[in-house]
Order: sequence, then C-alpha cells, then structure tokens
Amino acid sequence: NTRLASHNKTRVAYFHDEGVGNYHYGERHPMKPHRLTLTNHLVLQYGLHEKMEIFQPRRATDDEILNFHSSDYVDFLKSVTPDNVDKYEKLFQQFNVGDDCPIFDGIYDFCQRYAGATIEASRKLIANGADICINWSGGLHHAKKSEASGFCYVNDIVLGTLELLRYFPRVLYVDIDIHHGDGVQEAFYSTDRVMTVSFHKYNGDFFPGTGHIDEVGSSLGKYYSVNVPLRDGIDDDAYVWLFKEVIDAVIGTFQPSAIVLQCGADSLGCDRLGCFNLSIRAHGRCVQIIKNFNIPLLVVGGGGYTVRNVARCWTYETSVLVDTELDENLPPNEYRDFFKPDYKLHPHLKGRVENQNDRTYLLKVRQRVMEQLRYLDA
Ligand code: V1S
Ligand code: CA
Ligand code: ZN
Repeated sequence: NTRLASHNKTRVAYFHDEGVGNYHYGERHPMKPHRLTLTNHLVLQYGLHEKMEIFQPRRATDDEILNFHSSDYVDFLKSVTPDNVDKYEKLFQQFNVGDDCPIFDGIYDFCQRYAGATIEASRKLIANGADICINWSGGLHHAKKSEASGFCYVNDIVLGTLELLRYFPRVLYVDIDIHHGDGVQEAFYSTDRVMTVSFHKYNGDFFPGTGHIDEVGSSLGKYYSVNVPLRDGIDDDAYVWLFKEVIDAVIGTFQPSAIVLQCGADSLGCDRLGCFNLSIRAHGRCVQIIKNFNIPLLVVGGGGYTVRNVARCWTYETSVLVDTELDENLPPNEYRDFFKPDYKLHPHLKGRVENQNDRTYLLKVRQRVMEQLRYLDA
C-alpha cells in the first residue's frame, strides 16, 4: 500500500460529537447514547487523544442525508417530535417508527450528528488526511432508504460508503455486530463496487430475520454479499478463527481500496440483547486483523447494550488502532461507578449461553463462503 509507508506510525483521526451522548430513546429502551459519552471519557482518561487527531464533526446536511434517504422520509424525521406525534401518527407504520424506533426529542439532530461524523470521516480518508478514522457514534446498519429499523433512523454507513465510492474503486464493509447488517447489504446488493460481509446470529427468528448464507447479491452484485450465520454462544477461538479465514479470503479476492468496519459490541458475552460469548480481547482481535491489512479504514460503532462493556470495548479498540497498550486498571474518572466492582478493562464476560456452534457447523460455513468467493476469481 503506497499511502502508508510501513515504517511510519498509523495516522488515526477520531471523530466525537460532544452532544451525541445526550439523546434518550426512552427509559425502557436498550439503546443508550450515553455509552458514547462514557466511551469518550475512558478514551481521554487513558490519554489516547495524544495518539490521534481529534475532531468535533459537523452535522450532516439535509442534502447529504438525501444522498441515500427519500425526501418524504427525511421530511418526516425533520418534522416529527414527541409533542406532535398525534399529527403524524398515520405515518408511523409507513416509516416503521414505534417501539423499536421511538420518536424522541431531537431525533433528527441526533441523526445529523452521528451521520455527519461518518461522512466527515470518509472525506478525511479520501483526502488522505488519515489512515484510520473512528466514529463510535455511527454504525446504525439497519436503516433503510425510506424506513427506520432496529434503533436506526439514518444509515450513516451507507452515506459514508457512498462518499468513499466517489474516490475509491472498491469498498469492503465488515460487520461484527451480532445482528445482520441488512440495511447496508440491501443498499449495495446489486453492485460489484461494495462487498458486504456480516457475521451475525441467525436462526430465521432473531432480529432482523435476514442474513441467510444464500443471500449472495444480485445482478452485477452477485456473490458480493457475504453472510456468516452463527448460532448462540460462539466463543473467542471459534469466532476469531472463522473471522480470519473469511476476511483473508475476502480481501485476497476482492482487493478493496478502502474498508468500513462496523464494531457493534452486542456480540460480547453478557450483552443485554445478545447471546454470543466473545471477550473484549477477541472482539478487538477482529479489529486488529482488519487494521493489519493497512488499507484506508473507517471504524464505526453499532449495537451494544451492556453500557459499561461497550465503553470498555470501544476504548480498548481505540487503543488497538493507535498501537498503544492500556493499563488493566481503569483510570479514575467521573463515571467510575459504572465499572464497579472490578474497575478493570477486561472483566470476565463469560455468560451462561452454551456454544451451539460445533466444529462441523463452522467448517461447513467456511466451506460455503469459500465456494462463493471462488465465483469471483474468474
Ligand atoms: N432483541 C431485541 C430487541 N429488544 C427490543 C426492545 C426492547 C425494549 C424496548 F423498549 C424497545 C425495544 N427491540 C429488539 C429488536 C431490535 C434489535 C435492534 C438491534 C440494533 C443493532 O444493534 O443491530 C444496531 C444498533 N426488535 C425486535 O426483535 C422486534 C420486535 C420484533 C420485538 C420487540 N418489540 C419492541 C418490537 C418488535
Ligand atoms: Ca453483523
Ligand atoms: Zn446489534
């Protein structure tokens, strides 16, 4: 890779919006934007800001959001508030807002903030102003052109990838959230310029219900959608092994000019919604594996519902991206109580979920993916 001389340290740009953690989906709702404030505090307390360039991103403009989303949906998001829901209620079904995607105060502002950060990060990569850009507030992979879905309203990943495609010939999208990256897959289902790869729990029932191994793309995009369906309780060794096998083959075949990595932390053990058994180290190992390819990289967040572990995970992954080791004892910080009783960076996250992915199953999944990729070698 000519962009990054191998003897130089990786240049990392970190995009954090001061206000993005102050939005509330609702008391009982599992999505807590406050986890972003918590993550940022840990990152700063560990001194990681000294190893990267920090940016306060600007909000995405309407025109930028309209690059993917329809104008009637954007008009709706801009107009609806908790106080005027009566007036807009008849549109709730059409735009799929309700329990999963509630209308809360400042909803469009929230979207502009997380999407603005992803778009700015993409532009920074295009300008060769950094080798790696991080936006932990992004990664809302379920949003559709004209519809909210699974806690996501605006699909910042699609918007960022569309930016990257203005300059980079081929973009690889990798998604380690426990849920299927359906919105991103759908947006690029028929193009050969974006390969999407999602690892997720799949049993036909688990949200969002898509991500079968046979969803491979259509027309020009045939074989450019890769799905890695997994069962409950997958552990570190199995996950990292399969991740490396798949990603090595994908990158060897597709030869991406840029990579977008969605780091949903709901694939960790003990997640409030998830049912995998990954440690923070294994999750971070996937980030390291992608980083080691030295291809321009955009890293975004995603799911993650045990807030204290989300902050630990994304802080650790920031340290991986800037090549710095962190002390196992968390630095003193004003949110210290979140991390009791151990106050450690890597607590034991072993849940009670039994590993349902046996060796035979994992080998079969790998084999199917390799067969799919072989069609692209021609
Ligand atoms: N699993 C799960 C789950 N839990 C909730 C939920 C719980 C309490 C609330 F007050 C509100 C919602 N919704 C779901 C899932 C959506 C998961 C979205 C994951 C998002 C991501 O991590 O991938 C990226 C940020 N929704 C469903 O399972 C749908 C229902 C089928 C069940 C829940 N009800 C609320 C809606 C319909
Ligand atoms: Ca996924
Ligand atoms: Zn998720």
